[in-house]
Amino acid sequence: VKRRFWSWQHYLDQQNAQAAPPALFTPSQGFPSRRAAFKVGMKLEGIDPLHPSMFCVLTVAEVIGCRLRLHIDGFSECYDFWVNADSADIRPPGWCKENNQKLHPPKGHSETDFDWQVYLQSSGSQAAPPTLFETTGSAPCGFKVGMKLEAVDKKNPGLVCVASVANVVEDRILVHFDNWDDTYDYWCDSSSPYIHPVGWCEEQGRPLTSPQGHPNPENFLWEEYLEETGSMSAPSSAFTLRAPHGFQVNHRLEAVDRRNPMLVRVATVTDIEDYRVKVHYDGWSDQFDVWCDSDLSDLHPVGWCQRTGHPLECPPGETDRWWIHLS
Ligand code: MLY
Repeated sequence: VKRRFWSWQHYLDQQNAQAAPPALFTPSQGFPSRRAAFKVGMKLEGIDPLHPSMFCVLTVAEVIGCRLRLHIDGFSECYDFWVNADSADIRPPGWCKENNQKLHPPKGHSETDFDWQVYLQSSGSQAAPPTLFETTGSAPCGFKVGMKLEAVDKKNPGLVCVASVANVVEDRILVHFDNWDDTYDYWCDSSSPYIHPVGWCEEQGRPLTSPQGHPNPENFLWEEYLEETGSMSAPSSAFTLRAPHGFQVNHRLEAVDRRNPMLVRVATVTDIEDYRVKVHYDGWSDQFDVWCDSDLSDLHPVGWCQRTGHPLECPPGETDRWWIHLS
């Protein structure tokens, strides 16, 4: 029997390739400072990725290294999703109540009098202890709920649209597109390249997409709209555009497989924009390449899987020299 094993160092040497320097990654992409102590069955609160405006009741369904598969209580497993254990999107039971956030109880439970104690008892389950969660420093933020802005619709990235701050939690805001449903919403911080002050499009000579159903979408006027809606624009001082990322084409990294997010794969940056990278999964067809925001929490430095106790999917295929062979 031939025995062989795969190692990043050997692979990088053989391909004369460079790992993306760890300093290019954000803290939530980089090496975590501690092991995840979440256990299967623990309950928590967190943001529903398909409805980012909603905090839901969640159960840890699977733990691999520092990644958790979360189940939305009362809903089909097909809505389960993966997060890093230090994600800002998850909170301990009781967090919503303490922070004046609306918690969406499991399907079938009353919206108004959901009680965690009763629920935990009746389901015979344990609350995830608050110490397991990353504590987020509450940096002051110049945005207030209701303020208006111009924002890129990330699902239709060609569009810059009339938008509102729908929620503020610590240093993040929830961007909502006026008169659209919450499936277009996203959370970002003040340094996001996707948000701009009122008047930005005009200044840039770019079209601004009016709120859905606006009576005169071709002639949208902010002044009128702010007046009609009795709202304020977010002050330009609240916007703190970050510097472009430093990733370069050919940098190697570890990336969650977008189609099968339980897997983390060996990957390569194959194209860059100021705030995005194109990720290629090594050994796979280019047709699976994906553009991602450079700060996506699913991109990690080389060695992340090993450090966090997560399997790494090495490139498929039989290219012998990418493996170390033991006789
Ligand atoms: N073709 C899409 C465009 C939706 C755009 C929504 N944005 C502005 C929030 C549709 O009509 O569904």
